[in-house]
Amino acid sequence: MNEEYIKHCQTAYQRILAAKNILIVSHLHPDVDAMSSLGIIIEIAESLDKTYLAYAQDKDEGIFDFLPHSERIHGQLPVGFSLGDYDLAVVLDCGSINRTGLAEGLRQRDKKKLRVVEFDHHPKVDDYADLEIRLPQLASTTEVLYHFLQINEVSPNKNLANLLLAGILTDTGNFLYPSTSESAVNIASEMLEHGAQLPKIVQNTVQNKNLAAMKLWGLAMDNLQINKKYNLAVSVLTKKEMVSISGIDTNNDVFGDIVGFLSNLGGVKGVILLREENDGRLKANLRTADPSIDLSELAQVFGGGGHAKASGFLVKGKIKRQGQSWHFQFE
Ligand SMILES: [Mn+2]
Repeated sequence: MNEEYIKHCQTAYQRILAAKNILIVSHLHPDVDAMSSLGIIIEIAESLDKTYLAYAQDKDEGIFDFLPHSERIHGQLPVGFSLGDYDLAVVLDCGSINRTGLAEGLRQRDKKKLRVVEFDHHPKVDDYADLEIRLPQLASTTEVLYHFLQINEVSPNKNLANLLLAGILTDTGNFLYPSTSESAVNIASEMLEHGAQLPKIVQNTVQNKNLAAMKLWGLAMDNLQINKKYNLAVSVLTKKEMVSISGIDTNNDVFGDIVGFLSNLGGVKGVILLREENDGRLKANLRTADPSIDLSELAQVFGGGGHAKASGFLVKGKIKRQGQSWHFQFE
């Protein structure tokens, strides 16, 4: 962390200390890193006796119960909610402002009344925060928050240790993705010393797949092909095939898990998983483990974005099988 970020982290903490009513926000359909980052700021707000509201649009009920404070996070805005009631918004892990579920209100806010502090590890998309602590080289937003806590001399209690470890583990694919760094591993080890419960996290993340998810994995593996021209592995999930599996929970980042696993295939430069959405669009997840490849450039060609090693895009189109191979029609 350079001087500038150290200062930003100190200022961010000062703003939390000074705030009267804090809105803590993460992205719609939150993942473990988002939920853990919310939990960390809730832990701080609670310890400082602050009034706050924590929100992540369409939070899945039931699957995050193992994370401290998950029950305090609202999946829908409470009746009578008004941004005007808050003097500080802490935005976590959102990437773009649209993923907050509060884009319009945040853009049109009275900047003198409502300040926005943003912590993130996604590349910059929008410029709306008053204070931005963005470190795209880090594996997770929880890792960004680890430095924030350390700089402000908040030592991790058991809750913080569990939250930090959970976010780092899931956003590094349990230390398998290229985002894994020496620092991420060291922080994880430090969190174990502070009482983080590794088996509990693993049981509730890696080992919690349901039957529908397993069948979907099977489909994706069955449909896997190699595009020899670009040396890319490609798999597809058509609407027709997915309808045959009941109980698919698409909110649970099941496709991210699948493409993460498919990227274990050796000898290829990367993997693309394309799936048909209900609205006639195709959604693509791109992954590579090759340090020399930036797949976000390919995603950008199709109007998408993301990280160098994990990116995605959404286009209008269809998947067709022609003989033994897949063809894509983009509109
Ligand atoms: Mn994240």
